[in-house]
Amino acid sequence: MKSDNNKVSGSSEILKVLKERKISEVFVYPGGTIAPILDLLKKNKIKMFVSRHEQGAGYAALASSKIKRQPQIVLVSSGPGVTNVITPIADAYYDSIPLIIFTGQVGQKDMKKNLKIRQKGFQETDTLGLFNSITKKTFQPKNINSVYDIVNKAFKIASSGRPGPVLIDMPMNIQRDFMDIKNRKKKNRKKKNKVKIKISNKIIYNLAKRINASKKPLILCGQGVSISKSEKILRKIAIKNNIPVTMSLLSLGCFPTKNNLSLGFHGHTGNQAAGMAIQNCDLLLIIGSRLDLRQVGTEVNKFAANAYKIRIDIDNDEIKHSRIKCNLNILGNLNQILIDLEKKINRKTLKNNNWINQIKIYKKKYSLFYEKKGLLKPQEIIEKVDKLTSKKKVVCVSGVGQHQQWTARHFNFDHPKRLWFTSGGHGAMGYDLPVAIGAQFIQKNCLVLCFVGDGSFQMNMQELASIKVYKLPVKIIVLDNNRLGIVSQFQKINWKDDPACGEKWNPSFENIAKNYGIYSQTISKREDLDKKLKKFLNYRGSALLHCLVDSKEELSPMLLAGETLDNMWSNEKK
Ligand SMILES: Cc1ncc(C[n+]2csc(CCOP(=O)(O)OP(=O)(O)O)c2C)c(N)n1
Ligand SMILES: [Mg+2]
Repeated sequence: MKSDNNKVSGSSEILKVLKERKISEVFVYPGGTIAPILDLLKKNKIKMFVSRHEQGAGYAALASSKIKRQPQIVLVSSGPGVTNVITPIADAYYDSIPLIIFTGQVGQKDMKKNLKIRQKGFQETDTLGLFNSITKKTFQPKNINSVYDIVNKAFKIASSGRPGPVLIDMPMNIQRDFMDIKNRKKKNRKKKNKVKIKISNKIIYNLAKRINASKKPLILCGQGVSISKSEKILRKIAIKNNIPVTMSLLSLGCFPTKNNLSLGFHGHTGNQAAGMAIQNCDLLLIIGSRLDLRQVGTEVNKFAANAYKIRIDIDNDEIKHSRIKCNLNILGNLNQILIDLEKKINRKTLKNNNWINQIKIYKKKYSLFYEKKGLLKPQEIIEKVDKLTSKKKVVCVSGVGQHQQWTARHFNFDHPKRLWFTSGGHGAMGYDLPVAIGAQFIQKNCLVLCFVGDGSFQMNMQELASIKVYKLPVKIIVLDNNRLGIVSQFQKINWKDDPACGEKWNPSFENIAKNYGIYSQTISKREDLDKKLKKFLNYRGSALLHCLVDSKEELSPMLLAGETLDNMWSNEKK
């Protein structure tokens, strides 16, 4: 495809925006209806990550977006390419991760439009219809002249307010055809109704006064802390004023989990100590969290019932439809509010108070417990890997299941040195390997660990090929309990049996990895753990450790329906 100085195509308009925004790589799975753009990107030396399944491309982009904290680009073909990429895009939507997805579409002449037929063009599908509910916005340019403006708008929408994915469906003819450059619609620069939320000094003053007067304050962090880049200011507030911190599963690491003030994460599969602190605090400062069901449990009226609850968030709709009624809601930019607040909080005189001692007691009494005897336990593998890598910069990724919760509980996180990536709202198995790959693709020198269950791994195992092709030294730890563990546990608690989830046959993941040219070993004995883990972690290239772990190990404690956070179900014999 040629474009002289006066002629531009839909594809070259996209390229122009990517270059202006200094996008250096894109995440791709090819197909005919996206071929024109791919051709142009290649000729213009935009680096391409090409996966083995559209999920692989979507998830790799998601990882890159989380690290760079700016929108990343996904390109897939029409029809099956579109339907295959739904899961990672939904994941990005529910966990507020900015992405721009370009989907190929049949040419405008081949579109069914309003005809009462299923399909007119080959591999035509209603992409906008499929994605409207799992993106912030979808576009389908009608003319080449709007492409430049639409792509710029997409970047803006993806990264403003609560971030998220935006999709642009590109009809074939719009990608290929040319127009005169003077027809380009200019970027729409009008600032339309941009709501500037100004928090008055009085609100900040009153908020600080409450915090200063509280005897048992607790900070509850959500992912909004990371999205607003507020980790530093949060730490300053908590440490300077001796305020303990509990986190949502997704925000683990926004406060260092090894710090004495950290309670780790709370909720369904979180720490009982965190639950105790929530139920016994007298002031709960909720920062950037939507307080979802998994965090607060079913007993919403009993959640932190003794606390004055203050919530700071950027999303008015989440505040409006909150599961938990708070005493004070502050809508605005988290980072700015925390900066202003920090100047006004002063709890120095209350250092070493009874509350901090109480937190210590909770942490000791409800410390994580498992029996280190009999068959190999997943928790001891995670703890050992944590210890052996404690000095390194790490991105730790998980699948979804028991292994995910054990990793969240037994691994230490600390932004930006020890990052934690996991699937939150969508809870999608298969997130694991391609997210680890994306993280490694853009950070070659970082240690990327992928803790994955036998079930989750088999959702996107084909991406082992991407590891090989791009020479990515990802370290994969398959925690194989021959079981879709977390669902099996749920079934057994409720119905005493675990149809479809128990006693799963698995292949040798060691052999599979070896066939992809990846260094691999299997482990089943405690006495081999130290030696094999050291060898595995020090291996210079990609490596996979197939860990045969005790299939009877259960997640404990857990917050079940009807329980409050200070009374989680437990099978521990202490
Ligand atoms: C794509 C998808 N399908 C089904 C589920 C339901 N589900 C949640 S966890 C899980 C089992 C996960 O098994 P595994 O990866 O082996 O982890 P384990 O719980 O055994 O550690 C299932 C089936 C899901 N979350 N995602
Ligand atoms: Mg399993």
